[in-house]
Amino acid sequence: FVMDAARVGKANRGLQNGVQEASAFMKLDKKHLSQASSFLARSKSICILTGAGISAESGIKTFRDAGGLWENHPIEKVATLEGFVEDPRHVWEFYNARRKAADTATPNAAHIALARLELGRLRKTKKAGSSNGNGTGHRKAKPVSILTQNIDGLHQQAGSQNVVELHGSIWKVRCTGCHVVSRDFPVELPLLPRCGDCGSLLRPHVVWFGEHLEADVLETAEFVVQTCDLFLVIGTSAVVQPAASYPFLASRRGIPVIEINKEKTPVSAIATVSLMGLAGMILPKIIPD
Ligand code: BV8
Ligand code: ZN
Repeated sequence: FVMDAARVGKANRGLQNGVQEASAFMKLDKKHLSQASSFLARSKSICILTGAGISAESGIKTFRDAGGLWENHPIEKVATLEGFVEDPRHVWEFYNARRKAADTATPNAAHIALARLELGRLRKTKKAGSSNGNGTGHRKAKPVSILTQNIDGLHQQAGSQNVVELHGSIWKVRCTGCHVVSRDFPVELPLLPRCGDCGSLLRPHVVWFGEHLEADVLETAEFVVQTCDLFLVIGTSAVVQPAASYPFLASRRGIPVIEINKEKTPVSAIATVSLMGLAGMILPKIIPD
């Protein structure tokens, strides 16, 4: 009876401050955390697919969570070519606001842990190979490859070197006339920015719905998916194609898939290990200093 009373008291205190509840959850999850750690330790070539959830703890809005970007901005208006042609000023307002948010954001513990993972591997590998800044232009398996759907540049800011930006970059613009890609503009662009060479309207260098991913980016991503021996999926709702298909393709090859997300996603059904929680809390636990 004494034991029971103690347990009830403890449970009540736990409910009151929430802290014990969280630690009880981590204890329950310890088995999964150590499974994930040992998969990481054994892997020689890791493919990491990230989505907006990994930047959430840096204060960047996600798309499909409550209060997310798509809630007040219909996709067809701000993330399709048709929307841009109809009202480029509105689309630039949307991207300028996101440029401002990304400019003041800093990498969080999750980005930093992934950068540390890569650095640790590169130190061990004598020949690290070179990168042209978008993870493309090479077809040699790397110890760590990040395929990100994010356009915020936070992985690179954290120090990750082998990053493939599947959906482009918020820091780049492309001319709708001569197609030249450029960067290094002020954070807030004029609402109808023009190309210095040909005078045509500039657009964000991002991939909108109905547009193809860049051929070189797609090829590199597919190569990584086909050659990795471990797949990590972090902070993505896994609904946007082709990115969403990658963990399934890896799984079909018999590759272990580790998912980190605060909620279940379509990937959870095929995940070898499913770690439910915040990326910034979980990644430092499985990628030690
Ligand atoms: C293409 C622009 C060929 C950049 C974006 C096959 C089947 C069905 C449909 C299609 C198909 N193939 C193509 C399509 C059409 C379409 C598509 O996929 N539609 C789906 C939605 C039905 N795909 C395309 O059009 C793609 N192009 O395939 O080309 C083609 C061309 C023409 C015709 C046929 C084929 C191009 C897609 C590019 C879309 N561009 N945006 C920008 O402005 O950012 S999409 C947008 O979604 C963003 O780019 C974003 O990166 C992407 C994915 O979203 P997530 O990152 O996953 O974010 P989300 O909010 O959804 O989820 C956040 C997650 O994080 C949640 O799960 C949450 O629980 C979790 N989370 C939150 N906080 C945390 C956390 N987890 C852990 N810790 C936390 N702290
Ligand atoms: Zn031009």
